[in-house]
Amino acid sequence: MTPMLRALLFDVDGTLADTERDGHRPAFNAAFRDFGLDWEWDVPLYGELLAVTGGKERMRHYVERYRPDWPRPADFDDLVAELHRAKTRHYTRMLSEGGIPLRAGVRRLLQEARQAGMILGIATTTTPDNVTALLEHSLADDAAGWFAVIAAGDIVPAKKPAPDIYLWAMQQLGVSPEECMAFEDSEHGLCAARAAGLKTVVTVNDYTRGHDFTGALAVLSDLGEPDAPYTRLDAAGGGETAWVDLPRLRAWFARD
Ligand code: XBP
Ligand code: MG
Repeated sequence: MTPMLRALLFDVDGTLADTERDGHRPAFNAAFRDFGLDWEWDVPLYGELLAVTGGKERMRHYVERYRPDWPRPADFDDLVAELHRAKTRHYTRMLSEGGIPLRAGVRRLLQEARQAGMILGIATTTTPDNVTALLEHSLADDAAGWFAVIAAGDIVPAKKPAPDIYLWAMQQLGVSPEECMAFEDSEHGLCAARAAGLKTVVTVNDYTRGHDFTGALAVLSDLGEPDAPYTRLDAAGGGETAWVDLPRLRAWFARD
């Protein structure tokens, strides 16, 4: 018998909101300018850099891969940490000044799940301050309290595609993977969730629609709204259009 669906675990960047291109990317660039660096991450380059999750890890990768001749200071690790703190300040300020809208269907599904008494959790590689800023400014003042766990950032050393952040979140919640469903937007995120034993719904975005989503429960354009339905992109879905609500999630959960 299929266990009951008790918990929904959400990735943040790219899943709750399209934060990467117009949020994290300009925040990194602003931090680089603060430190007098001539690094500029344009939209296509940032797409390549997203192959590495985590902002500090991404900056190190950039220097190694794209700026091998840049003279690294002896205290390079400290510089990366300082740059990252500056980037977080820029990013959270940007959110407070106007926010980045939630993706279609996110608010509706979260509200429905809350009303149904479902456990909600966050599992993300981004910094905790970034998560609370997004929830507060784009969802609701008290939205951080909607989630029974916010698993974020360096709380586990191995970031996605490692499963660790999902395993940590489930341990905190006292739930097993058989009772949970994950929501992701990227191949790394799907790998992390699947490796943690989770059935996973993927909503793609411009940076991720070409990724390999083998093993996803469903691959969708977005979660959809009754007046703006999603398009299902995986072969099993046959181009179906609808919106994601709890009955639909329970049906997918029981079938696979
Ligand atoms: C998100 C990330 C993050 C953000 C930046 O991946 O990779 O690194 O781009 O956040 P996912 P920080 O959605 O798979 O969790 O700079 O705070 O690390
Ligand atoms: Mg993501």
